[in-house]
Amino acid sequence: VTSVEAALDALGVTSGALPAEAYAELDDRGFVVLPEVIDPDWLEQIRDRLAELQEREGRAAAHEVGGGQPGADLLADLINKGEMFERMLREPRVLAGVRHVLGDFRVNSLNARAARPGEGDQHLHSDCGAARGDGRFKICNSIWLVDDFTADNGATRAVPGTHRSGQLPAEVMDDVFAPNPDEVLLTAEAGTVIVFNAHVWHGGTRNRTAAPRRGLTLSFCRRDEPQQLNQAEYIRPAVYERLSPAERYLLDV
Ligand SMILES: O=C(O)CCC(=O)C(=O)O
Ligand SMILES: [Fe+2]
Repeated sequence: VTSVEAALDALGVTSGALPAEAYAELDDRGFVVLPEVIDPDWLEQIRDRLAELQEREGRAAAHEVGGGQPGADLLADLINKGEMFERMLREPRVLAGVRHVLGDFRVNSLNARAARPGEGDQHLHSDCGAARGDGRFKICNSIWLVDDFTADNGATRAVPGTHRSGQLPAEVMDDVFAPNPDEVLLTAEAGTVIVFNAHVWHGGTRNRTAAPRRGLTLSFCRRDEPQQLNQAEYIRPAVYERLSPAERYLLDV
């Protein structure tokens, strides 16, 4: 396997994996909501494993990406921390959406983020600067809902179409923590995946409930961009052995 096209072919990803409207939403709004990607058994495996890892890693959690974040618990390098995470590399709908946004791509990172009760609000941001308007985007994320994202538990907010604005929130907003008149709150049920162009202005909101709001972010970058986590450096031999050539190509290991 020596190209993304060959890798996607081997993984059974055709352009028909998503309906035409989904590609149009990625173009126009910059994100698309895909319900029922994670089935209940898989979701339970993910939840159990995240709890285990959080307990085991404690204060060292997310050291691979330079440590934690105020208001949220992070876990990083999840590709190497359980088969239930490896499986995320094979979801045709997600891969079809990412190919549409980035063309030639590889995995950027796989992290978990749990907004803690009473905390977790982020400023509106792009993960990778303002897009230059040439249609060449740098990062496309997929956020996998481990819990329901509700109106009050810290669901991600996003401002549709801002990946085409050529601007950053801080350039046009007085207060990037304040609500933006055009933002939408991405509420959906656990098991949903939201694929979003990381140039879209977005951010976690405050979790006003008593339980953490957990999500996984499987991020992809254009193949000529640096990865958030160098997958070749971190890949564990047992994981490498289990992965197919196509999956290895997507990770660039
Ligand atoms: O977890 C979320 O809702 C979004 C997190 C995010 O955008 C980030 O950490 O860059
Ligand atoms: Fe972000």
